[in-house]
Amino acid sequence: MRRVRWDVYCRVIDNFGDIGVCWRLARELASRGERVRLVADDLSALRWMAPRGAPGVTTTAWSDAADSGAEVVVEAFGADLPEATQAALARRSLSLTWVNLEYLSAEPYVERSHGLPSPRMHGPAAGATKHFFYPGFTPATGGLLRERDLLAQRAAFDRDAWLAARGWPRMRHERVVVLFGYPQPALRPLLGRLATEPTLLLLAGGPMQAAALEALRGLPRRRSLRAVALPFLSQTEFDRMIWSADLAFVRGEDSPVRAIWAAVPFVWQLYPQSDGAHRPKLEAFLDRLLDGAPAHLVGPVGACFRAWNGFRPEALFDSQWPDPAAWRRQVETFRGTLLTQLDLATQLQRFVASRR
Ligand code: TRH
Repeated sequence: MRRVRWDVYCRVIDNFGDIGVCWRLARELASRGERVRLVADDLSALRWMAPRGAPGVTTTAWSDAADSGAEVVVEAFGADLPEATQAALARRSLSLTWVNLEYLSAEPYVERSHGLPSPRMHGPAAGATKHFFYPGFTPATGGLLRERDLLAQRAAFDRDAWLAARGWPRMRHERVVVLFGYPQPALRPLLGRLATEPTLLLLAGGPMQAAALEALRGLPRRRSLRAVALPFLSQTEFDRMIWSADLAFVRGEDSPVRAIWAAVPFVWQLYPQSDGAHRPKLEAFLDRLLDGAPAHLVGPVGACFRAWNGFRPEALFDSQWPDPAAWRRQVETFRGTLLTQLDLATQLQRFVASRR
């Protein structure tokens, strides 16, 4: 059977999640035998994120990308395709599946909107129909990106060997904390709190790394905290960095999902909105993450998430810290519910097959 061709269009807003999610999707679809072309307006991050590329995936700069005639077009995060591309899609709309891959949220609107058609009534794409495709945390959504071999790879992972092989050996009794976030005022107090226990702090690449190194220079009594400034890692190595953690501070769209699949305690810093508009998204996620959690965990984990997202930052430091073992069990339970869902790539493939 001739393999389906997919065009994944990505517009890099800022940070790395747009291209990170699109790369992960393209790589996973190709690993399942699809032919994928990733079209992005800025491919530069792939130099370190995917230095060896992936079989079955080609990448093309946005400016050069005429419509390829691919049977499936995935427009990521409202990328807003070039008008010529939209017109070309409209001309062949009967043989096309056009999907709008949306941002990840646990909010109720996601289940209501997932899968809905969006006919283009005017403009260059008039006559074509896009379909909303929402990732999510329930069976009524498009699910989450999960590589087929992820759990086996995760189970076989030896973190101390991985850390030592990269020159970041973990000392006995040290916990490993990963810090990947957006610079923020709660950083300095958090570091002070982390320094109260023997900690190997892995600072992922990005602006928070420099801010953390600066803050650490001014931190008194940090004898028990060792910080390592990591280079930008390939996405495969980034995933293993999260797997090595006892606690992971993650951000944006892709890394929180990686922390869930890793089943490590994590705190998610949502992409900040100036007017605090990310609060409903935060609370909706906490409702899911902490569903069924023991009462002694709900308060402290919620306080960590809210403080790290700019809501009552002081709570992160004056409230009691979540019990690590209970926190890990809760994330494992949450992961277990999500593993019963079809992963996002499978759901996309089935959606496309249902329309062919
Ligand atoms: O970088 P992010 O903050 O991305 C954000 C979000 O996607 C957000 O929704 C979007 O609106 C904004 O970008 C524009 O965090 P996120 O989503 O975790 O994406 C980071 C990606 O970069 C992820 O795929 C992992 C990858 N990465 C590496 O592969 N190696 C690295 O060393 C680092 C630091 C990141």
